[in-house]
Amino acid sequence: MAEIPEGHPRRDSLVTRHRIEAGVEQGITSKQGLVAQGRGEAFDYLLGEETIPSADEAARVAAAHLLLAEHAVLSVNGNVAALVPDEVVALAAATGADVEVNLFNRTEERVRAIAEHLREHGATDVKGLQADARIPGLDHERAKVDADGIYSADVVLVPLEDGDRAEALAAMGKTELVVDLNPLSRSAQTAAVPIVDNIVRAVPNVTAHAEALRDAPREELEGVVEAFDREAALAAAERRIRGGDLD
Ligand code: PTJ
Repeated sequence: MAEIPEGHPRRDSLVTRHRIEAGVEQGITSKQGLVAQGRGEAFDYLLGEETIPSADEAARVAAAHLLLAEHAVLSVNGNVAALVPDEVVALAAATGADVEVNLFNRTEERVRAIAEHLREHGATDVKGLQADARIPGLDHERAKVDADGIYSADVVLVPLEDGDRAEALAAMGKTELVVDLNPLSRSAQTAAVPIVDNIVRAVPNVTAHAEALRDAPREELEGVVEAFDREAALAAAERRIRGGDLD
């Protein structure tokens, strides 16, 4: 890749794009992941490529859910593995959550490559290789989960999700935390907590909130969760995108 100058106005976006490209070359990210990233970039551009206040609030609520959970799982796909491997490991450490590989375009080779990649970035126990349980009502590869992972979790973080699984997990009664730059996507619309932000900003932000809330009493965490208005968060993101104020 050509060297991107430090002061380039679109440096962050270009570095992110390069990471996705490298993910495809390493067999971690699917080719469709390139397309998904392009779609995400367009929304991010309209958001001003920053964490808007409603997304920051949602990240704090997601942190509270992860800390309150009996068994939380962070679901990792090919885009997430390429973009934020260190950050996912740090979030798991800060909240005690498990990490599980779950793919839309699933091949055993890719699951193994992603698990290995996460281990290289410090993950100790990566789930998703057993695939000994199924999410009811889903007929594609994303239904394959670990019985002691996503299947039995009460809280699941599902970044860059497709709408079908988001709905199926919600139907299983799980609390779903979604990171998606498109506030109108079915997954964002279905989530208990939609974080409309770029994954590269959202995951470290949830970790920072989890660290700040770590010693908070249970009642305070429950208060954070109860005060959240998901409809208002989605509406704020949509307003920002449609408002188009790119100063
Ligand atoms: O690795 P796999 O096989 O599981 O496949 C992963 C992809 C992402 C290819 C698959 O889940 C897919 O096709 O997803 P969709 O239906 O394209 O949805 C992806 C959503 O993520 C879209 O709403 C995008 O706007 C959003 N998105 C893309 N890049 C980012 C993002 N959201 C946050 N941060 C990003 N960097």
